[in-house]
Amino acid sequence: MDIKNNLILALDVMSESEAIDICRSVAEHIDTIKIGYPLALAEGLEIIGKIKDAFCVKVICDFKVADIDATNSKICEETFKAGADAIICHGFVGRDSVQACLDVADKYGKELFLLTEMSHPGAKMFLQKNADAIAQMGVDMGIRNYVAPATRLDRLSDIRNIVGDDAYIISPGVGKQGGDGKKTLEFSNAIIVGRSIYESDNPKLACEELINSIK
Ligand code: OMP
Repeated sequence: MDIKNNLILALDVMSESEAIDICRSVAEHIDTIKIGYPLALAEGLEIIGKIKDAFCVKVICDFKVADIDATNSKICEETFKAGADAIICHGFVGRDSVQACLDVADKYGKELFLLTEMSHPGAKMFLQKNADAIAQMGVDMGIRNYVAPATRLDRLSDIRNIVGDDAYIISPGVGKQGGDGKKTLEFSNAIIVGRSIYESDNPKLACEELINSIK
């Protein structure tokens, strides 16, 4: 994936009108938007197509898919049918569940991002202990794209070492969760930023300041 300014907007707002307003204000700086459960549940999957059509952006659907293989396939089918360019799945559910997502992504010619370790404090309780193995599973499966935390650069570096320099890593946790964008991009290909942009009084300016800070 080629992501403008190495910056993905996490569009976790709760209405179509807010989503459109934010996208309009940052349109010149952002070409990749992450849509997750908050907006998709509030406005339906059609929001994916509406945002893509209105702003000519790529949409990564953050549904953290984490079910048995048969159910994962159905979730991915609906997401790609709705126009998503990529989907994020969890790795802790194991190889068969992830393979189901990969198969549907391949069928549609779209991308799969494998979530390794999460960015929040609670990730240390269970997920961190298995994150290296999850990343290695991704490599063994031929997965090219990963999500890994901006909040723990040592762990981000470990995951980069496992997946290799050719893999594409996107990292959430910059800004509100305490991560530093520039340092994160020493290991990651792009950062994912939500609240620091969409909760700002001036999302365009927030975006510009962020882009200047990561140059
Ligand atoms: P802000 O903390 O508001 O910048 O948003 C971060 C975005 O990244 C949200 O949409 C989170 O759901 C998402 N995210 C994480 O914060 N941590 C993770 O480990 C994984 C994700 C994700 O998969 O995108």
